[in-house]
Amino acid sequence: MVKMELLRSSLILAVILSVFMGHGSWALFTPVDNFLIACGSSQNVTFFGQTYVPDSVQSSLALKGLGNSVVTTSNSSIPLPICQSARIFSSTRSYKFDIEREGRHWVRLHFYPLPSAGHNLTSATFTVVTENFVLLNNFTFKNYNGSYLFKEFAINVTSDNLALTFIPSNNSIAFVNAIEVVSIPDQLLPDQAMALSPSAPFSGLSGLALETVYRLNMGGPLVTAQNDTLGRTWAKDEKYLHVNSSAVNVSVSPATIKYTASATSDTAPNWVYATAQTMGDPNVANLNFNITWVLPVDPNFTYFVRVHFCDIVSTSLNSLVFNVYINANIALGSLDLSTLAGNLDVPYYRDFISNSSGESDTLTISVGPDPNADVPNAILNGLEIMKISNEARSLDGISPVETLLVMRQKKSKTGIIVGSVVGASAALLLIALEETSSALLEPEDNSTNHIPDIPLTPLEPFDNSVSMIEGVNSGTDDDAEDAATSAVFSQLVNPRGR
Ligand SMILES: *[C@@H]1O[C@H](CO)[C@@H](O)[C@H](O)[C@H]1NC(C)=O
Ligand SMILES: *[C@@H]1O[C@H](CO)[C@@H](O)[C@H](O)[C@H]1NC(C)=O
Ligand SMILES: *[C@@H]1O[C@H](CO)[C@@H](O)[C@H](O)[C@H]1NC(C)=O
Ligand SMILES: *[C@@H]1O[C@H](CO)[C@@H](O)[C@H](O)[C@H]1NC(C)=O
Ligand SMILES: *[C@@H]1O[C@H](CO)[C@@H](O)[C@H](O)[C@H]1NC(C)=O
Ligand SMILES: *[C@@H]1O[C@H](CO)[C@@H](O)[C@H](O)[C@H]1NC(C)=O
Ligand SMILES: *[C@@H]1O[C@H](CO)[C@@H](O)[C@H](O)[C@H]1NC(C)=O
Ligand SMILES: *[C@@H]1O[C@H](CO)[C@@H](O)[C@H](O)[C@H]1NC(C)=O
Ligand SMILES: *[C@@H]1O[C@H](CO)[C@@H](O)[C@H](O)[C@H]1NC(C)=O
Ligand SMILES: *[C@@H]1O[C@H](CO)[C@@H](O)[C@H](O)[C@H]1NC(C)=O
Ligand SMILES: CC(=O)N[C@H]1CO[C@H](CO)[C@@H](O)[C@@H]1O
Repeated sequence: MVKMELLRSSLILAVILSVFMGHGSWALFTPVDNFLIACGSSQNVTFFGQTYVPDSVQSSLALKGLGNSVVTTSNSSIPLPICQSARIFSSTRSYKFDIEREGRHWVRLHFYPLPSAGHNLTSATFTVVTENFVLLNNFTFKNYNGSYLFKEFAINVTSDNLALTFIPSNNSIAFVNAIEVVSIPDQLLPDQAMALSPSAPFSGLSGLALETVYRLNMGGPLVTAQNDTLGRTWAKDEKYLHVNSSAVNVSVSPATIKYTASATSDTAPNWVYATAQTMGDPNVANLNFNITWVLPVDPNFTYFVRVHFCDIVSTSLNSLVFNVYINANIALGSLDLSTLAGNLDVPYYRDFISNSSGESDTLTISVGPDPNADVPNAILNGLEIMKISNEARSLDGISPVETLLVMRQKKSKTGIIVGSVVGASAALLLIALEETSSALLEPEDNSTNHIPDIPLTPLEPFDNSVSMIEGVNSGTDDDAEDAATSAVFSQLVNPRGR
C-alpha cells in the first residue's frame, strides 16, 4: 500500500513537473506586467496558450470624438487569430498601460490590414510613439512587401505608466490589431557592450530603445513564442547564409543543454543552443573558410548584436577554437568555447555594438577556424540583432516624438479614449496622453483634453462589420512555411521592407 502511494505521488509529481517544464517555462521568470490585448475584439483570443483580452473588456470603455471603430472578421485564414480584429483611429489616440515594475518591457505590435467597409487599412499611413521614442514613422502597407507586420521593441519604462500613441498621417487613419506589453528580466539586456573598430565599450544602452530586427536559431527549427520563456520567436537562419554549402547543421537533444547562472533558459531556449551551423564537412579538402551570414539592415542605425554559442560538437574539452567576425572586424579571436563556458553543452553568449558594414546596408557575421586549433571547425548557435534608437530617440527616421506630435496636432481634432481594461495580470488604462503631452495638445485642442478618470458612457456603436478577406497575400519569400509562420517573419525577413 505504502509503495503504491509512493508510486502514485511520484507519478503525480512527474506529471506536474513535466507540465511545468513542458510549458517551457515561465518557471524562471514571471513577468509582473503582462498585457496581452486583442484590439477591437469582442472576446478573449487564446493563441499559443496565452489569452489576449479585448481592449474594451467589461464595457468600461468610453470613446469620445470621431472615428473610433473596430473591424473584425470571422475568416480564420489570416496570419494569427489575434489579427482577426483591429481598432481604427481617425485621430491621435493613446493606450496607456499602468506599469507595476519599472524596467525593460517588450512592446509587441501586430498589424494586419483587414478589409473594412468604411476604411482602407492597406493605404492607412500612421506613426506610433511612446512618450520618449518613435517606434514607427509614417508606416503604410502600401510601401511594404508583406501582408502582416510584427514589431518587437524593448523599452525601459522608468515611470508607472507607458503610453502608446497612434498618430494617423494627413487625412489617413491608424490601426492596430494586437498589443503586448510584457516585463523583461533586468539582466537580459545590458547597459554596456563592446563596439568594434575601434574597439571600445559602448554604454548607456539602458536609456535607449531597441527593436528586434533578427532573432535566428542557427541550424535549427523555428522556435515559437510558446517555447521561449520570454515569448520570443527564433527564425531559421538558412536564407541569410552567404554560401549555404559552407555550413552544416548539427543538433543534439535539447535536454542535453546545461544552463548556468550566467546563461539561463531566459537567455535563449534550449532549442536554440541544441542546434547550430558548423563548418564540419569532412569531404571538403580546404577547411580554411568562414561561414558568413549577410543580414540586410538600415545603414542609418547602430545595432546591438548578441552571438549565442554552445559546444554541442566536441567530444573533448578545448578542441573547438575559432574566430568570430562582425563585418570585417574580429569580434572574438581564438574563442575556446569549452574553457569560457566551463564545459561542453554549456551555453555562452557575447554582446557587441556594430554599424552596418562600411557604406553598405548589410551587417555580416562570420565564424571561421583558428589556425592554432587542433580541429578546424567553427560554430554559431543563435544570433540576435537589435536596432538601437538614434539621437532623435527614434527607431524609424530622424524626427523626434515632439515633432511628430506637434505636427499632427496642428491638423487633427484630438479625441480622447478613457477606460479601463483588465489585462492578463493587471489593469490597463486606455486614455489619451493626459500628462506628458497635454502641453503639446492643449494649444491646439481646448475642448476634449481633460476628461474624467472614470468612464461613464457605454461603448459607442462600433463598425462591427464582419468582413471576408482574400487570404494571405504573402509578400514574403518562404512559401514552404505555412502562412502563419511566414507572416510572423515578414518583418524579420525584410526589415527594410517599407
Ligand atoms: C501633411 O500636411 C501638411 C500641411 O498640409 C504638409 O505640409 C505635409 O507635407 C503633409 N505630410 C505628408 C506626410 O503628407
Ligand atoms: C532603466 O533605466 C533606469 C534609469 O535610467 C536604470 O536605472 C535601469 O537600470 C534601467 N533598466 C534596465 C533593465 O536597463
Ligand atoms: C539541416 O540541413 C539539412 C540538409 O541541408 C536540411 O534538410 C534540414 O532541414 C536542416 N535542418 C534544420 C533543422 O534546419
Ligand atoms: C541555398 O540557398 C538557396 C537560397 O536560399 C536555396 O535555394 C538552395 O536550395 C540552398 N541550397 C542548399 C544546399 O541548402
Ligand atoms: C574570415 O572573415 C574575416 C573577416 O572578413 C577575414 O579577415 C578572414 O580572413 C576570413 N577567414 C578566412 C579563412 O577566409
Ligand atoms: C538614411 O538617411 C539618409 C539621410 O537622412 C536618407 O536619405 C536615407 O533614405 C536613409 N536610409 C534609409 C534606409 O532609411
Ligand atoms: C556608427 O556610425 C556612427 C556614425 O558614422 C559613428 O558615430 C559610430 O561611432 C559608429 N558606431 C560603431 C559602433 O561603429
Ligand atoms: C478573458 O481572459 C481573462 C484573463 O485571462 C479572464 O480573466 C476572463 O475571465 C476571460 N473572459 C472570458 C469571457 O473568458
Ligand atoms: C477566408 O479566406 C479564404 C482565403 O481567401 C477563402 O478561401 C475563404 O473562403 C474565406 N472564408 C470564408 C468563411 O469566407
Ligand atoms: C518588394 O517586392 C518587389 C517585387 O517583388 C521588389 O521589386 C522590391 O524590391 C521589394 N521591395 C523591398 C523593399 O524589398
Ligand atoms: C521547436 C519547438 O520548440 N517545438 C516545441 C514547442 O512546444 C510545443 C508544445 O509545448 C512542442 O510540441 C514542440 O515540439
